[in-house]
Amino acid sequence: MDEPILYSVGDGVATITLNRPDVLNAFTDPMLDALNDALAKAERDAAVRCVVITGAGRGFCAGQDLGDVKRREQESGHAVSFAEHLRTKYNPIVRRIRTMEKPVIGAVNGVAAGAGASLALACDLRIASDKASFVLAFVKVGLVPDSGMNYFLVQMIGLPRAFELAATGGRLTAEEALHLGVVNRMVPTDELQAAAQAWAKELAQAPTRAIGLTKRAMNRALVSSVEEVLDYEAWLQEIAGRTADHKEGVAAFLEKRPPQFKGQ
Ligand code: T3D
Repeated sequence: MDEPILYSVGDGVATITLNRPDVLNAFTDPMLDALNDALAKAERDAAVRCVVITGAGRGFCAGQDLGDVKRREQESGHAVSFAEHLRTKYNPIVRRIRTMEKPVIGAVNGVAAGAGASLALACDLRIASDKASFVLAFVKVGLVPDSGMNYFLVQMIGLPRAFELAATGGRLTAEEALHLGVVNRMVPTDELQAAAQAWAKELAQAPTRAIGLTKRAMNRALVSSVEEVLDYEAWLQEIAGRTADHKEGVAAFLEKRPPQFKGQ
């Protein structure tokens, strides 16, 4: 049987591919566990300085495999606990992406629906194929947006638009997503993987500690007062200012040469 998650590392970039293309990479439990394991591996590996998440085939991810929910119910003989399923399977993935002190790029190759769209929005950056789309599919199956969607989408596009999409099960095309700032970049489909890798490689040569600390700062800023942000920034700068990459950046500037950052 094919592995539901593929993992490879090269040039400081870990690439995680969701690999159930026949069902647009919809999530089963083993796949969610494997995704969480792959993210943990990338997080722990000091040689990995940027992560790319993408999908095999024409879809990015169609969210929860709806057939799998039914199968689990039949096997266990009782209704599944949605809360427990989210807390044990989906939420750890979103939490890991948000707290990992390395940049995570979503290379959205096709449709991202339900929790698949949440996964894309949880990434730090998104590059989308011009054929990609984001579908708020939850309401179509009588569910509420989950896996952080309410947090990410409201922040990205504001409450009225986010609510309309969620309440109607609407779809954002790649072009609309680009226009609204939901995706950072859009490229033709056949250029997506190369463009994502080039971007990731560039980030993998950057000062990883500073980027990780920036991620921490911005996560915290979203739930803090200006006073708290000012104080936290000062504290984080104390850490960044003592890194080898800071010293290298200053030395390279003064010596008028390109910096060689090591991510330390
Ligand atoms: O359990 C919990 O913890 C709850 C958590 C819930 C989180 C969620 O994600 S809820 C939302 C679940 N996802 C959906 O409701 C999306 C369902 N899929 C669709 O609406 C459409 O497939 C798409 C809009 C994503 C794409 O449409 P289209 O026309 O491009 O493709 P398609 O023909 O519908 O799908 C292609 C195949 O993938 C098809 O299989 P077939 O007919 O070729 O054998 C389809 O059944 C399969 N597929 C797509 N999405 C899912 C799926 N199979 C299982 N689960 C899916 N989510």
